[in-house]
Amino acid sequence: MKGLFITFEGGEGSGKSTQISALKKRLEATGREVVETREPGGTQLGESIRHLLQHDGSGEGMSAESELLLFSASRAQHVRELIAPALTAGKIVLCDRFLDSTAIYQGVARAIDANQVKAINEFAVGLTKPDLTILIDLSPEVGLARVRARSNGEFDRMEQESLEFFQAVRAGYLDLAAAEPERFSVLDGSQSVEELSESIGAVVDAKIRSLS
Ligand code: Z5A
Repeated sequence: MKGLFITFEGGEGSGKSTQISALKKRLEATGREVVETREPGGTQLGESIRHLLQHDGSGEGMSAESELLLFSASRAQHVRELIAPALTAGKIVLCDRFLDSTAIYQGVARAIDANQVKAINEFAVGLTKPDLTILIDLSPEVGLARVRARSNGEFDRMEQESLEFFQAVRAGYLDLAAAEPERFSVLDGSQSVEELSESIGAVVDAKIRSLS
């Protein structure tokens, strides 16, 4: 079977990382080779860009346009260095955020023109598009409370945005998923970790069956 590219999207604290780890174990138990990765990041260059975007003092006052290009630069490297080669080798790639994050955070929440964001996204990814996108939908109040409970009181640059920003993110994701129902599967992030893992497992199993 050819590789399979699954992306996870959702707001802060929606449970993406937790669910990616669980899905990786489930898929590996069936003998599949799985690559777990994230954005921004996933390569040495991408992780350096992640640091600039989230923690480096030089990121203070970053313009929305610079932010868009930095996320996209990380992605362009990630696709060429890691994701596309893994898919060519027949592996399953599980990616925590991908181009939909840019469409929503920079396009919707930062209000950059959607056509410009689309063009930059397409330039960054080329032909490498997700086969399946799991959107974990959760109210930002609950997601941010989870993130705050886990933190030691320090928040990265994006985590300091307003509740309205994260509400726009949630609404943007739901609109995007409704516009592309064949690619998106929307799941309720307020379920327990185990319930959500079962739901995701069922969606992924169905996708694999449909391709074999
Ligand atoms: N961003 C962007 O603007 N443009 C882009 O193109 C890209 C990204 C790619 C990356 O943040 C930031 O960059 C993000 C979007 C922006 N910013 N914001 N805001 P990140 O990678 O640092 O963080 P994140 O992607 O938002 O993930 P996260 O905060 O680590 O959350 P998560 O991975 O979705 O959740 P988790 O780590 O699995 O769980 C969070 C906590 O909740 C943890 O303590 C768990 O134990 C707990 N948890 C998980 N599941 C459950 C359930 N089901 N019930 C109860 N508790 C749970």
